[in-house]
Amino acid sequence: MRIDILTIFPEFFSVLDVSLVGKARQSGLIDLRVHNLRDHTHDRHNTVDDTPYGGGAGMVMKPEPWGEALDEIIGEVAGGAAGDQAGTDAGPVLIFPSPAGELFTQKMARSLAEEPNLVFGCGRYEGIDQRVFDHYAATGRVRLISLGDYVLNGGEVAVMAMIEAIGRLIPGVVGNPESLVEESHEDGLLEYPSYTKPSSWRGHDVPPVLLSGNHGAIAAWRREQQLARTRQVRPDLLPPANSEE
Ligand code: 6GU
Repeated sequence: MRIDILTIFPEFFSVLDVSLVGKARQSGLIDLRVHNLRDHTHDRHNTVDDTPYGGGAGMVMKPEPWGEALDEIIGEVAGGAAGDQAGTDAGPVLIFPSPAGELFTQKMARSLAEEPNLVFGCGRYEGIDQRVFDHYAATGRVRLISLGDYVLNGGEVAVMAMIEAIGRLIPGVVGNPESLVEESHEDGLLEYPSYTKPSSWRGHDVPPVLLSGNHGAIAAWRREQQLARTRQVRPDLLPPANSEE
């Protein structure tokens, strides 16, 4: 998978050299390129923002640097003329992290992990001029995606979270694919609690069923734990039939 990131803070992404995503980059499973939006400005001060039409607090990111940078990346990815391929499924998905976007979910991560090309555009200030989204949505796939109901200063940290969630679902990135199956959100529920040796620690014992060797009983206990946990902290995840009892 090729991932392009557009940002005014490229140095944020140096952490993607480490851990699982770092390994996946070294092995060639992920081709990740970070671009500086300011390289696409043409004034002395490398201006990327301006005051909002209609007034109001804060600054809005100007459309021109985004247009020039995105045309270049899209053209490179499609191996064709700038912007031309964005209208087809062959073009990349353009993802803009935004608290005004649709909620990022495991399901979304699974579907994005199957794309050959993702482009992340990190907005700062009060956001990006709306015409950037409209322009690329007219010929391609554009998604505004939010991590949750809180506000970050910019998209960079959100993009890192999304890349970690998506990257680990690319075949080969996580060593043991079975570890992807039994975790929170994969089956719609929170994961069950895990224990390892010693069987007693500071007076806390591992639940005896896990030492029983009875695989049926263990599976049933884990399922109960998943349901109980989900009911307690995330009842919104349960199907309506399960939410009361
Ligand atoms: Cl994706 N971006 C920003 N700036 N703030 C957020 C967010 C994204 N998700 C939650 N808050």
